Amino acid sequence: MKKSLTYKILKNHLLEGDLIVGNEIKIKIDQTLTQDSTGTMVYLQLDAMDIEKRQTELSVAYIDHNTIQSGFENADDHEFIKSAALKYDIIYSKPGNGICHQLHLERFSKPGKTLIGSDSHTPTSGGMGMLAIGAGGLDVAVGIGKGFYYLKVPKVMNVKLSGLLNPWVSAKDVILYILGELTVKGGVGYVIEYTGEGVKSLSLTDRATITNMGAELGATTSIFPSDELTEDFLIRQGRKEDYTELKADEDAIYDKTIEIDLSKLEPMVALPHSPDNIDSVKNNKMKIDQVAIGSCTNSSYTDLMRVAAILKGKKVHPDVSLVISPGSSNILKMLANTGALSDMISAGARILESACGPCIGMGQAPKTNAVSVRTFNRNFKGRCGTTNAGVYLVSPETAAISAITGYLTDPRDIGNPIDILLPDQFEYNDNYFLYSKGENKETELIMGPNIKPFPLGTELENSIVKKVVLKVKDNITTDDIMPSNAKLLPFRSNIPKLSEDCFATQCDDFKQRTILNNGGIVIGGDNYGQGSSREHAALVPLYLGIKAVIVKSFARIHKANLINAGILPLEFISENDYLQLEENDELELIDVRNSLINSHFIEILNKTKGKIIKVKFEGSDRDVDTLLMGGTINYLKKVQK
Ligand code: MIC
Ligand code: SF4
Repeated sequence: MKKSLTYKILKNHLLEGDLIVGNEIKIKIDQTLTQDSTGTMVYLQLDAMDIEKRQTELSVAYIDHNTIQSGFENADDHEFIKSAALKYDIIYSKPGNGICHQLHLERFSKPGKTLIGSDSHTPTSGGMGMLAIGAGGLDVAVGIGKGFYYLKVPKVMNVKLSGLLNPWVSAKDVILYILGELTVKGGVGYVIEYTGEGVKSLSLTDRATITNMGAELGATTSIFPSDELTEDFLIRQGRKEDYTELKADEDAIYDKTIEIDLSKLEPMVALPHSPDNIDSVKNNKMKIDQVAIGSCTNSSYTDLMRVAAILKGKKVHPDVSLVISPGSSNILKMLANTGALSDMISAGARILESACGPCIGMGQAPKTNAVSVRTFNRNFKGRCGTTNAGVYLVSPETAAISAITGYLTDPRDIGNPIDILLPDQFEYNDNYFLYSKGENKETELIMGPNIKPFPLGTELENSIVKKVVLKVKDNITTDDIMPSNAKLLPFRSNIPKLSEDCFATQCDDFKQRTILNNGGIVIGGDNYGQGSSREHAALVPLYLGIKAVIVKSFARIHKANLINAGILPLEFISENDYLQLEENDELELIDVRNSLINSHFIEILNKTKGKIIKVKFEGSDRDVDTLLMGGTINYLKKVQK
């Protein structure tokens, strides 16, 4: 059978199971990456697994999220991760080196390999023909310690590109356009595979911008073929030997195909508060207050050189604050060497360190009611640190010109296009990386006082009686469940402290509700748990005694995180049942253990309303065993014995 590139890589890595859509398979993992805001949990869990040796070809621990260090907490987390990296022979990337996905693309991604990362934008490496998947921390710990990952065989969607992008229309506009067409749910259950003549006109970092935001489509991952442009990028990175040509078979079979003529696209913008709320820039002329350029989506050398060229000789508008965070120290160095940094500073830009920064609300919260224009990938309400601000997602070109004019501006107004030539050799500086050279089992893990033990699930009870403590609508994000900002990020290793802000965007007393009711059940709509991979959105509810989450449908990573934590993820069969259930209804989940084992359907008695409904659990037998035992750590302990 003619195969997609996705299936070729899956086949090469298959350890167990059949490659049939929907089946659970076990695949070999070649590489892992972690970042610091999810990394402490990963290494605490890895340590709890008591492994002999790291099982991957390469694992990297990046420090890029929590870099403000307003107290000892972040610095302690960094120290802990550094000690774990040394212990388990993992490359450690010091703060200041750059954003994990950009650095991974520059230094470690390899066509044809598998990567899992404890960050939802891990698919960035799909721009280099890797099968790169975002996962919860515990799954990444298992990847490091055991060398495998379980996943449901995805469907494959072919996005066939033709034509050429017009001047001033960029890769960001392509993915924003796709988000407008498919929505934040459109990629769920799919790997998105890019093919067609149009691929050849997109540079490697353009491709990475597109695969990066496949996360916003809810896709398992996104992937481009590996071709002469991939080779060219690797040569300029001094990594020619890492190149392999890879593509789908001619006439490969896909589950769905959409065609896009690149020449028809124009500069796009995602309006508040969802990345799929798309319109063209020209329809949205408005006064702006802040421009933020950077993030793992748009902080490559080419992106920032183009920004510098637009800013050269100009002045940032008096009413605008322009901040720029380069994707990596290598890029920052090249901006300095070429004089581009000087052009940015001369125009009045504020230069931040190479890190996630404002993308995760680590500083640069805009003013009250601000219009903030960002080159990032998420514009969820409140994520920027100001709840009444509106965040508009655009390309670096649109952001740079808007910073000068002071209003959202179509970059086609600039005039002649700007060509950016790549240097023969990209800078690469090893001084921010620490290599541990083999396992050092004797290494003591350094745990500061803010690092608290993570909660463990307990064996599933056969009858669960709990109140509905919260009912939420469709597309609830993990930023809603467990918000992240400069005030909360220092506590990613402290679940009790984080629990005070659980569901803060939905109600201001969630913790109190769980205390009064001795835990509870949460009801949700479609695509529940979209967005970040943070397992804190499962661990904190576990800590607060949430036993089940019943929704219309789940986002992939969050559902896996709930199972890993030992919280029942259940789905409504009838839309009407969602409408009938209300907060404070008392529910009895009947004969849960037997129902899970025998049929995957569970009966629920709504004791308040005197009605019975049926819900389903969709998952593998392994998932059922995991839930029965109270989560993955308990499962691994039992299965290992
Ligand atoms: C994000 O972009 O939301 C993050 C912060 O990178 C998260 C990880 C986290 O919550 O720590 C992600 O995308 O997985
Ligand atoms: Fe960092 Fe933002 Fe990328 Fe998440 S989306 S990894 S916070 S830059």
